[in-house]
Amino acid sequence: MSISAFDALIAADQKIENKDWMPDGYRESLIRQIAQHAHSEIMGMQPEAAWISRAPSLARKAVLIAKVQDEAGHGLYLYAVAETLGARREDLLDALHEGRQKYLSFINYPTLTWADVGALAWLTDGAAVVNQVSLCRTSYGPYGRALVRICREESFHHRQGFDLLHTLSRGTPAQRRSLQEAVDRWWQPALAMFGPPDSRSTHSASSMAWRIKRAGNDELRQRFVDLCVPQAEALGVRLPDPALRWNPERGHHDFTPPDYDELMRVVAGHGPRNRQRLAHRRRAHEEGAWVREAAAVHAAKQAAKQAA
Ligand code: FAQ
Repeated sequence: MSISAFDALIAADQKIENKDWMPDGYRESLIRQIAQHAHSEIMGMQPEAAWISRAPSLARKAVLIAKVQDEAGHGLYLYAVAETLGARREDLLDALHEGRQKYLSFINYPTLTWADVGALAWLTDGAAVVNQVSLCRTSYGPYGRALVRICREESFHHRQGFDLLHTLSRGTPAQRRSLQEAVDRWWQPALAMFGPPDSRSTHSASSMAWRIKRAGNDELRQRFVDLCVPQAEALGVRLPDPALRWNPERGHHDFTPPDYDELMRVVAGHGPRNRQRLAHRRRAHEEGAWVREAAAVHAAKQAAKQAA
């Protein structure tokens, strides 16, 4: 395959597969985004895992354990997708641990109360679904196929967050207050998940041309806000934005964009939990070294058996 064959496939909205020829920039951009995505999944286990031992019922605990396990599974699919492009998983993890590759900023905020567990899932999983449903149509086949399954699981995560908050919304005044406070804390980090505005986005133009991304950051953020408004009404919760209102001319809600200076500060390592999150991840990686070694020895034994 050649550059013209690659361009023809992209123009015809066909999938690029791992054995196909692809421009270096396309491969690098995919590895960058997929690594960031995989890192976000495994780092995203932390804010909720902290609440597994404090879940208020057996049912809530079982759901939360399932959700956190799903995030680990999503990370594994995505690292495997990056490997189809020639990346080595250990290099990607080193880059995460050394701060050379990113993960989404919302993970660096704390889950202060049980209501935060619900708000985190309702808002950030809701944002993740909007983003990832669009990415299912990405031009790179293995990434899009992995995302189909991931999206089904993320939808369950989103629904369980909404259900948790719905229970609080029918609870005591203190529970309703904690629901509102948690939504106040998570609204901005969820909006920032879609990245900088298109006008300040470094990669959007090339990623859209290559159909790695199928919608711009602003379009997806708007879609998310429009979906959240009726859900917030159903919960009886106020979204913390005085500028939020329906604009009949645009057919969308007007809203205040997230604070990008804050996004950049948190991405640069200065959020409330960056240090703890990375330290915890490095420790988990070191403590898991024996599992990786055992798996490598087992794989070598199997390969030797097959060769014999
Ligand atoms: N945080 O030029 P753009 C989940 C970076 S988690 C940190 O617009 P692009 C599990 C960006 O990487 C959700 N960094 O970049 C869960 C780039 O940096 P670079 C999983 C951010 O790639 C849920 C630079 O800024 N989903 O589901 C952020 O075209 C709930 C310039 O930005 C994904 O990870 C940010 N918010 O568009 C667990 C989404 N925004 O690489 C627990 C996959 C931007 O130049 C609870 N990724 N940056 O150093 C994407 O869709 C895209 O990469 C975007 C950014 C939309 C994030």
